[in-house]
Amino acid sequence: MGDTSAIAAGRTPAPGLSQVRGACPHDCPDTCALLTTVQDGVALKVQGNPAHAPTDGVLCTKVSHYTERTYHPDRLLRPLRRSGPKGSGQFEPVGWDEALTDIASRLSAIAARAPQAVVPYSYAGTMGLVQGESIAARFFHRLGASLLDRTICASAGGEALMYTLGGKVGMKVEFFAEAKLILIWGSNSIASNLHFWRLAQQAKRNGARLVCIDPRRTETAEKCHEHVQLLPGTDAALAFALMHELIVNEWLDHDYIARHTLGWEGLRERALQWTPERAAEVCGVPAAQIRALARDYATTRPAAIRLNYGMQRVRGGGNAVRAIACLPALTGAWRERAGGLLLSSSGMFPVDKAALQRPDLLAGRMPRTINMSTIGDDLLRPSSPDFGPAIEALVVYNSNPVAVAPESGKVVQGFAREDLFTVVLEHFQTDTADYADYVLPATTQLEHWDIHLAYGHTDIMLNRPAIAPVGGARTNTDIFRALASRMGLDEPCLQEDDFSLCRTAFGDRVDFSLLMDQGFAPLAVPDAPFAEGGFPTPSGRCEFFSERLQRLGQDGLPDHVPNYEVPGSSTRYPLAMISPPARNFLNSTFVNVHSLRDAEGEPLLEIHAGDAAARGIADGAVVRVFNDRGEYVVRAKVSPRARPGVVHGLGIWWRKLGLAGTNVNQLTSQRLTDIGRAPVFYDCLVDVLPA
Ligand SMILES: Nc1nc2c(c(=O)[nH]1)N[C@H]1C(S)=C(S)[C@@H](COP(=O)(O)OP(=O)(O)OC[C@H]3O[C@@H](n4cnc5c(=O)[nH]c(N)nc54)[C@H](O)[C@@H]3O)O[C@H]1N2
Ligand SMILES: Nc1nc2c(c(=O)[nH]1)N[C@H]1C(S)=C(S)[C@@H](COP(=O)(O)OP(=O)(O)OC[C@H]3O[C@@H](n4cnc5c(=O)[nH]c(N)nc54)[C@H](O)[C@@H]3O)O[C@H]1N2
Ligand code: SF4
Ligand SMILES: [Mo]
Repeated sequence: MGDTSAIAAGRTPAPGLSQVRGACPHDCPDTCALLTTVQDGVALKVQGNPAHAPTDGVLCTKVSHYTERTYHPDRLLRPLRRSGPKGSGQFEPVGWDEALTDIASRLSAIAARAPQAVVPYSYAGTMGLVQGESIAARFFHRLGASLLDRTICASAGGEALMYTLGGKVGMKVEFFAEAKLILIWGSNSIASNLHFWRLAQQAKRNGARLVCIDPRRTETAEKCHEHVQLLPGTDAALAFALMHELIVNEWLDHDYIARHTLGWEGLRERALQWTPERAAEVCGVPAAQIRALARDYATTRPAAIRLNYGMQRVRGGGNAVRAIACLPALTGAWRERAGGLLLSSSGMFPVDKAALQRPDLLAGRMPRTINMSTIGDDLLRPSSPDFGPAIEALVVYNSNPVAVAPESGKVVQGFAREDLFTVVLEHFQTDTADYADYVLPATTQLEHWDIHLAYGHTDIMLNRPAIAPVGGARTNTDIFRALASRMGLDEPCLQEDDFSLCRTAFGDRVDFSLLMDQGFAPLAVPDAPFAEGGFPTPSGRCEFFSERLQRLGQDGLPDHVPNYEVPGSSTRYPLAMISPPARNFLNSTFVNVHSLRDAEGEPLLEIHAGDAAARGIADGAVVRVFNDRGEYVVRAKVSPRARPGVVHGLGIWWRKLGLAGTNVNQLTSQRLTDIGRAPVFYDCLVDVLPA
């Protein structure tokens, strides 16, 4: 690839050594700027770039170990073809040419008959706009393959925000450092948003009060002044009780409400039904704590809310985000730059999605959409007039669905279909790769060009390749370019190179020479974007009431939507299980990096001492966690992090590393959220017994 010569543009600090500027590819709000030290074509270490303010020269433990991952002895270095039954993990090496030719002919044959029977499956293994949905999207659009609804993480909260504030927009993250009260709501920042936590610490040193709202006593909750340890899926009830207190105590900014919001009367009426006592019952926290929190929120200036996606993985996740997003408009917190709310900043980036993905290649066809969160059910569906053709081919890249998608029992059954043709582009032999017909070795972030937006700051980031591809690895883009040419798809845009795609992503909306020079380019975003209203909604106001939602047949106002599986509602399954991220993994990535896996130890289920004692479970005992969907065998950890009635199945471990070859998603359901069609990973009742 001719592009790599541009590495020479990276500064050279010492003879023989060079430092290459990059960006962290992972699905993490922080999108750090990386500096990779390279000697003789070998990456020696990856560090944080001190010149990039949000990174501040610091990386998390995981990515500090990135070279260990890139040069891992288990790294896939050549294409593999299945040589045993589906899922047996038996493969034989095969040349690129043979693999690509066979894959091209199999996909061509299916696409000629039923293009929608081909389904792409991808998520944010890399957040790169180039190695994500660029050539891949063009390729599948050109084929007329099924579209994929990428809902597995953020679409409940993201769409809720869109209906309320107008998009994934909010406070500039750096101003959290100036807030005097920060609500960390559904986020374990120390584990999953480290650079935000550094800002919160700065605020704390300047006298700010930190409140954590989370069912789990996380490392973050421990370090806050206060922890509201509510039951999973009860956040909207808490938000309404806070509104109740704002109303009855006259803690409202009437001027802001009148000029910059829509639907106040309806919201007011609804909030007045939520006394702190009523919410206390639903949330499982003391009413006095809710009252005190409302007083703090109303009377401290500036007050900021750092929401994260952990709280929207339940049936009412969308409504909960809507209810919480109403709060700063009620108190006028948006008037100050250190007040307001941030869930995601990604909507502020002017990505030219159409130029990257080229939906025009559909040429008038309107393929069906498969929701990635119900891939288990969908792989098992026969052809029908409603569904269309049964899925015959699946091309997986940047994702590990067999481990991360809900209700793995069904997902595995679907992937195990002998008549399904599955191609997996991967770095490692993951649980998903085990079910492939072909596994194709892909490059890591140190080996390719890419360009990134962020969801926890507002800088565009460029990633340069630091080293040549390891072994026979090829970029995702290169693999799709090769498949396109072998399939006779001759549109020139299917051959655009990676460096050119980096330029296409933002077009002239970014100063590309700045990106080439320093590796990042800040967006021009006002300090206090909604101080004078101006929300990007249809009304230009913060929409408590959303006509768009009402037109979809939904309640136009937010409400508390109880879980499908309400904690404490079932005698058969008396425990609510949440499965939040592990600190040393990123979803199912890094589980195979030994230093990080050693830090996590083994798969664990955290359980409260009382719940453990009632079941005769000793600390360290092997237990069965089960419900009607399946069973997960895991070691129990009797832990003060768990409240009574709630257990925590941490991290997304690889199934094959589990004691009985399953992981936590064996128990989660394929039901979807109220808004955004997203999974409800944390809306899950179970029971636990000694194994
Ligand atoms: N180390 C690490 N970092 C990560 C990830 C990882 O796996 N590991 N994952 C990345 C990804 S994909 C994402 S989407 C982001 C954000 O990922 P999130 O899923 O938001 O992860 P966390 O910030 O850890 O926050 C989840 C927190 O929400 C809590 N929670 C669970 N249910 C509820 C609820 O009903 N209400 C409330 N209030 N809280 C609840 C959990 O106990 C947990 O502490 O993080 C990213 N960063
Ligand atoms: N129970 C439970 N389940 C969950 C969650 C939870 O909290 N609890 N969290 C959910 C969330 S928030 C998310 S975002 C999803 C995450 O689900 P996924 O997006 O599937 O994330 P990962 O598990 O990290 O898997 C990404 C895979 O992509 C591969 N990869 C990385 N870069 C590249 C590349 O450049 N090319 C190719 N070809 N491959 C690459 C990695 O090796 C890795 O195996 O999981 C969801 N599942
Ligand atoms: S995972 Fe997050 S904190 Fe770690 S280096 Fe990447 S962006 Fe930074
Ligand atoms: Mo995510």
